[in-house]
Amino acid sequence: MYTQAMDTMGKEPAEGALRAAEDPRLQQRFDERIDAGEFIEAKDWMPDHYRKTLLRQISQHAHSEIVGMLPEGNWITRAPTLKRKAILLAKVQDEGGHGLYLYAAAETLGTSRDQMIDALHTGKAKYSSIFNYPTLTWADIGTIGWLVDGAAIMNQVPICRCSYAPYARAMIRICREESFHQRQGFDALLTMMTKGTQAQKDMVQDAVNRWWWPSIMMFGPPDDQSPNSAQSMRWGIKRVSNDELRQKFIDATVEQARILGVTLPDPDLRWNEERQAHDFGAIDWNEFWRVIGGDGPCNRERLAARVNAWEEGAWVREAALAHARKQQQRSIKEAA
Ligand code: BYC
Repeated sequence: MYTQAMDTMGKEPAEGALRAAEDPRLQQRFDERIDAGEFIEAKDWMPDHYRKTLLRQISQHAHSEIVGMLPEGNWITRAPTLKRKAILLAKVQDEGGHGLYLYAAAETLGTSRDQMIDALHTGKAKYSSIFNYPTLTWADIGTIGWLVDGAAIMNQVPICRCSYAPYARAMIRICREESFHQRQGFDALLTMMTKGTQAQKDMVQDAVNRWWWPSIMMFGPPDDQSPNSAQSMRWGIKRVSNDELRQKFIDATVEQARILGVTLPDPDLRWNEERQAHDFGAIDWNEFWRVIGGDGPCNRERLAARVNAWEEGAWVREAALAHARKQQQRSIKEAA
């Protein structure tokens, strides 16, 4: 379905592409299509900046899914029951699948998966800030499902209408799976809160205290400090702003916290009748910038785990390529 390994990143654009970029008629036609709400396909003409913005966002999204497997994978061997282990295994495998759909969608923009992975491993590409926090107890796994996947769905449902069709298509399936992820997290916490011991209930509250603020940071910096938002909204890559999504997530989560019987760790969180939304306390943006700058609690550990997995998996990639070559030679012989 998707093109593979088109290594054009960092190379000079072809002469034809340069001519096209300079053609104001193509630019005008592209703007008209965006304004009309049309989807852009991989083979359609697009401005270079649109391509680069998409590549940045989709590849970072793919990296987030793959790095996001690590904090949860850490608990597969320690899940409390066979049922919870099977659910967690399926969830972590889903995240791997999401990463692969997204790398494939990003490859349609002309950059190979190897190049994207190299950008992650050398620290040039980002991944979500949230995965730089540790998973200390089993309650963290439920809390990730409830809050982190909950925030992810809020952010990702509008991307199903992203103007770039391969990304929008990948997001439809991803969102369906994320919805299951959120529900299993809520269910795990509800079980602990309704049937657990006091120590288990305290464990849930402690996990919520630690994950709440990083979860609401996931939506990115405030709109007036978000350098990419205006252009991405203009192009229909982002449909809803960082602050609007954060507000919607907080409003939806307050009621869920009440049902669970946990307290969200924000003394300033209260309903504002006039705004018909919740007011909330100040977010520590210094912490956010520090974490995405590489200095969060687990940044080094996460990156080292990814690089290690890549190096240790070299033989699998070589074996798969050798097998593919053999198959190809066989089919050439058979056709002759
Ligand atoms: N973490 O101008 P802004 C998941 C960066 S996967 C790190 O607002 P933009 C899941 C941003 O990249 C969750 N960096 O940027 C997986 C930019 O830096 P660059 C991932 C962040 O792109 C497994 C700078 O800050 N979801 O949920 O307009 C298990 C300025 O920001 C973050 C996606 O990737 C952050 N939180 O908006 C469970 C969704 N926020 O690139 C769950 C797709 C901002 O200029 N992505 N930055 O150097 C998006 O929707 C948008 O890219 C963002 C940021 C809203 C994240």
